[in-house]
Amino acid sequence: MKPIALIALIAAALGAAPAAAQETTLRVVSAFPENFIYVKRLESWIERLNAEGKGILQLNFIGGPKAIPTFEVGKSVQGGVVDIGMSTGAFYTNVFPESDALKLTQMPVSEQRKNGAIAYINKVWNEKGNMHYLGRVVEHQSFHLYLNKEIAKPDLKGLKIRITPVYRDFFSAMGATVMQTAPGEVYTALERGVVDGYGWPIGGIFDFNWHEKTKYRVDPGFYDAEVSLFINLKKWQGLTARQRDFLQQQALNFEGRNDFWKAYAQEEIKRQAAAGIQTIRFDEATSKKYVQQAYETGWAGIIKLSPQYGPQMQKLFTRK
Ligand code: 173
Repeated sequence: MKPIALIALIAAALGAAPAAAQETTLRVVSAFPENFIYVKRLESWIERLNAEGKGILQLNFIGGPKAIPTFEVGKSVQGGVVDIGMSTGAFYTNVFPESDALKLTQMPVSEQRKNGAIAYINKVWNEKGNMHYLGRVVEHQSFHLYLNKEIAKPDLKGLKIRITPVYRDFFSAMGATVMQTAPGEVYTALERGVVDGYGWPIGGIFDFNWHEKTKYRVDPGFYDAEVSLFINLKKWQGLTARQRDFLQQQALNFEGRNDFWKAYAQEEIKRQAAAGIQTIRFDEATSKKYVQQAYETGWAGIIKLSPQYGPQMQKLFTRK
């Protein structure tokens, strides 16, 4: 046996060389802070993935907004500064405006995988974001308006409300003065009275202690909160087929656990009531109009920014 072959044989016997040659580590960042429920679930997923991915693929969680600011995560993945991001579309409209449309989906992601919506999303994410769309890890969480001043009807004139692009068109249409902040800045804005309220999904306010500074939640909710995993397209294409299959399957497994959010929403509604947060409810006709206006203003905003992709997204995301 030639010396080279012998070394290869010994290396193979030790199990080191071939595996090491195949294994890649990808860097992951989150647009949400580390103590937050979304990120706790991300970290559990990464732990499991790393256990199953030995010799194939490993993920290294870099951190939340302290590592990369909330509104920069999309750009960092687009440019390849990091490999994988967990964020919501509203936080990376600075990469491409269509990202914010995922809030408007009216069917579960399992159905979006069947009706062509996810294939279309992936096409847009490829072309405009330089990203491969891995999967949606938050759904079944409607957005709500939280307030510290009581309102009798959907009229926000004279109120200053904390927003992200998710709520901009809808709250502005109701007359609000809007102010965009990352989640990490909401507590201080409430504490200082800089805002009279904020938009946020049904779940999670306790993780930020916002319940201490929140008097009312307006029902009904509208849209569906979306948080997804996406990977730099070049990085994705550079993986081996085995690594791609493994990562995609792991993302699908994560996505497949989204029923968690249904129970979580119910728990959070109870917890808010127990914390003294009162519910503001409109009459049936007004509530219906409120939700209708949310979708109308939301889609008008998307289509204005993207006449190219907006209409097809609306077709695929809207329940007939
Ligand atoms: O309110 C927000 O910061 C926001 O846009 C959002 C989107 C998805 C999940 C949680 C928050």
